[in-house]
Amino acid sequence: MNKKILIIGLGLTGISCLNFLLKKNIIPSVMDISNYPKFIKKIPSYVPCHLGYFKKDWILNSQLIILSPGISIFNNLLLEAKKKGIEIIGDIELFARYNKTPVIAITGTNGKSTVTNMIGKIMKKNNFNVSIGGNIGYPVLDLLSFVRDFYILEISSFQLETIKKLDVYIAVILNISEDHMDRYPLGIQQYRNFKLHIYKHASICIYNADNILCYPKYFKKKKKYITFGEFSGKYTLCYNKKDVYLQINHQKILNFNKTKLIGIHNYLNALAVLAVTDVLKISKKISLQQISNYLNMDHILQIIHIENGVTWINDSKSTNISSTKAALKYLHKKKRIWLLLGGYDKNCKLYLLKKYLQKKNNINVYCFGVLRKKILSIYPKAKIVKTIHQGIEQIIKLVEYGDVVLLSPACSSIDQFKNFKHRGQEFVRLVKKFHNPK
Ligand code: UMA
Ligand code: ADP
Repeated sequence: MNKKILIIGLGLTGISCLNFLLKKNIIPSVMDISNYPKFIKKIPSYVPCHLGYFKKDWILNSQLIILSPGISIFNNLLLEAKKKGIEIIGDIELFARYNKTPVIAITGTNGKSTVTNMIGKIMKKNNFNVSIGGNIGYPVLDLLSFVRDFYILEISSFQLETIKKLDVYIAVILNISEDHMDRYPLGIQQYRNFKLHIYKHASICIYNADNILCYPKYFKKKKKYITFGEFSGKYTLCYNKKDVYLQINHQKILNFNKTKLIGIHNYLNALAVLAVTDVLKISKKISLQQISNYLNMDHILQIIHIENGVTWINDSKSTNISSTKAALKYLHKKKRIWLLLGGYDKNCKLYLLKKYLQKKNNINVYCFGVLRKKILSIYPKAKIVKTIHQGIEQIIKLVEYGDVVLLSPACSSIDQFKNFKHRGQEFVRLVKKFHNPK
């Protein structure tokens, strides 16, 4: 690779790209819009580095740009570079050019981390040697140093923007609904088109048959297609009185009510997981055992405190309307819900939540962050607060036995926090502090 390479973005992705190239004795230039990117100390002094703004001549005089997912390919300077014929890729494409290990790739608006993690657990239990990476927080290039039977990758739409040829054994699209509309001004179809890139070089495509947006645009004879869904597909749910079953080809094989999984949305995730592990011919016994005992990761519908009959739940990883809907559906039988909602507005269509907020008269909404006033347009009864701290301060005085306090923000966190983890950790800290002020 004897080219003038420029890495843009010096977060997790940029640093992993830099280290990867340096190990190959390639010295790229690096650039970041921030004057103090998080990993600045990890950049050796001999690497040409520009900070503070995007330097036009560096961009336009490079031969290969490696872009971090947080930066849109529709940035004007990048569009100019593309017009000049400069190649723009991301870390996943770079990974794809060197990778020889079979890949299972998962995307979707929600459920990616859960499904990636579940598949990883089942495969490990079945003695596959696997690593997980990607959007889940572990850059894919860092995986290449491990010899594995499979890599299981969580891939975001941002990462799919810059993929050219990612060979994938199994590709999964879990669901597609409104998200990141600040990044995709042409709307959900633009977002969807990037998601569909995952099928391009996949041998087996697994998709949600209830959600037309997940359907491949073209069905190819060479590929195999497997479907799942609440109502349609090979892997479906079956409702029988109070029980919900996992069905394959209309045959009931597991009663979800007897598992530790919570919420219909997680049952759907489990269908996709089983579709993958069946392709790998993993015994049903192992798959179903792992699915049955799966507990949500931190910051996903996580009970963090119970006191005086009031349950406090941290769902900070809910960063769009659909994930907050899933949380409300799961909790709909609770006496009262105190919902903390808000954060950075990704141009979300809040009205999609209206029906769920109004369904029963048991939801009290407290809206914080940049989004806070927008809530009034769909839910005039909502209380406006500046921060989660203010919200908890007010809510704690009003809760009664049987109530649930739910942080499920439906927004990203970057207006007031470093990321969703930081937001969740702050919520936990504040809830503990308010209950035990000393
Ligand atoms: N930066 C610029 N210009 C910009 C924007 C950012 O220079 O216009 C710089 C920032 O100053 C910062 C760096 O870019 O120094 C950050 O790069 P990044 O935002 O791409 O973040 P990374 O640290 O590389 O993390 C990325 C993913 N982040 C995003 O897609 C925003 C991580 O997903 C992922 O875990 C990581 O790569 C490893 O693959 C996070 C995420 O929020 C969890 N993902 C979104 C989501 O899940 O909704 C898609
Ligand atoms: P992702 O990695 O796609 O962000 P996660 O598994 O981390 O997905 O879950 C993020 C949020 O989405 C959580 O609030 C979780 O409860 C919710 N969620 C998980 N799976 C689904 C699904 N299939 N449909 C809707 N919401 C979901």
